[in-house]
Amino acid sequence: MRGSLILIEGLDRSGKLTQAEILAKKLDADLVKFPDRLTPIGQIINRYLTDKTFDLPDQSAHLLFSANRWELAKLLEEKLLSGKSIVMDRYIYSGIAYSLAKKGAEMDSYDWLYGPDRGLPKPDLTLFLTISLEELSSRKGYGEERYEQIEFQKKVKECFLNILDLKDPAIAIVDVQGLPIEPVTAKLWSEVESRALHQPIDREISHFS
Ligand code: T5A
Repeated sequence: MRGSLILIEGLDRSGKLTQAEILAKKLDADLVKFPDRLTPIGQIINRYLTDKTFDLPDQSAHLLFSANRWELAKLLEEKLLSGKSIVMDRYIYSGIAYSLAKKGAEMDSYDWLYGPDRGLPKPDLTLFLTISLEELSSRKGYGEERYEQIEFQKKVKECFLNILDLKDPAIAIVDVQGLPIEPVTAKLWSEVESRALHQPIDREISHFS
């Protein structure tokens, strides 16, 4: 028996962290946020996101985000196997969608973007929070970081919806437009419960192949 791996994805300020914290508490799970800005690679990513004078080729930035996930991959698997559940805030879908939205050189090749993440543990459930760009841009602090511009976020949203495989039962699109925090939690919890992911799981960890 092992813990479950649950991912919350969405645009900037869509409420991922708020919900990840609540779900982690309800599940007695660990919370893992990507990018993890405290690791050696995460510190470079943090500078890239917050210092607009620190530029990197788009390809380098993409590979750094993936490398940041690999920094934690072993730890994630060990925790799951020890019976601990994990709630993640962002993961490989953010990696692909944000890079795809930039559309430069190989950056629009899905295979190139997906390649570095092959082999990472695959979430048992991915919850994508969907919300209007107008509601997002009115939230506290919006616009402070590199990617927080409405036109770019519009492209990111389209890219997310293109890459998420809606036929995959482990992926759910959750409409949170206009909803306060508690009703959003109720929607997410029903997706978790309906798949029995609030209980220990009796199957092996899947990996992105
Ligand atoms: N990125 C990331 C890549 O390009 N490639 C990658 O591989 C990865 C992993 C930083 C950037 O990195 C990019 C994407 C990002 O641009 P981040 O640190 O996750 O990633 O940045 P944000 O998504 O901007 O993180 P935030 O913490 O700002 O947004 P959250 O987590 O979505 O939102 P949250 O929960 O902090 O809430 C934002 C505000 O809204 C309020 C909260 O109180 C808060 O003030 N709020 C609500 N208000 C009303 N109704 C609700 N239901 C609300 N829920 C929350």
